[in-house]
Amino acid sequence: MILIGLGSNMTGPWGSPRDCVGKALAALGKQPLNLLKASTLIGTTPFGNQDQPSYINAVARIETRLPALGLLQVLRTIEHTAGRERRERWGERTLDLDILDYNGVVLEEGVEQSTDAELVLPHPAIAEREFVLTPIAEIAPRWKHPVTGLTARAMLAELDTDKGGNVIDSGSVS
Ligand code: PH2
Ligand code: MG
Ligand code: MG
Repeated sequence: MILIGLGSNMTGPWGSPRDCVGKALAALGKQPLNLLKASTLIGTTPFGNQDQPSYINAVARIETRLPALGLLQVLRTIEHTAGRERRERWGERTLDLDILDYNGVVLEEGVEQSTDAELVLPHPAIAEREFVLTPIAEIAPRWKHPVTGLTARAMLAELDTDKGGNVIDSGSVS
């Protein structure tokens, strides 16, 4: 299963964070990607640096024939189109697209990128982030973390909520 995390907390060329995540979901449905399922859009408190606006988050399940690094490049291009500029780590952004799980592949060392980042799989912070676990539990209740074997619901039960990233608006009223 391929799961992508979406997040936005800045208005940009694609509009408000909510509009931006909506357009990003549409982009995840275009060749060479195929969107299988999208979660509800939720409002969340910032995780990490608390001195930034709250986020809109969602998770999508997609399929693609691209390998993980090819998928990462496509996601970077979508982020760039949505006005993403790479500044501080964990800071404000118009759009963040993260590969949470790529078919259970485990890449702990990370693969060096020509750009700034490296790819670590599964995404190393899934277990700490309510804004990722809640949407996964919604769209993929049987998904299991590739390393720990835990479902998102089991990980939510263990979650330490002090670091932020908590759900403040479950999206039922939008
Ligand atoms: N992304 C971050 C840092 N903090 N907090 C929330 N609530 N949602 C995010 O998507 C998020 C964050 C860096 O990727
Ligand atoms: Mg991120
Ligand atoms: Mg990212």
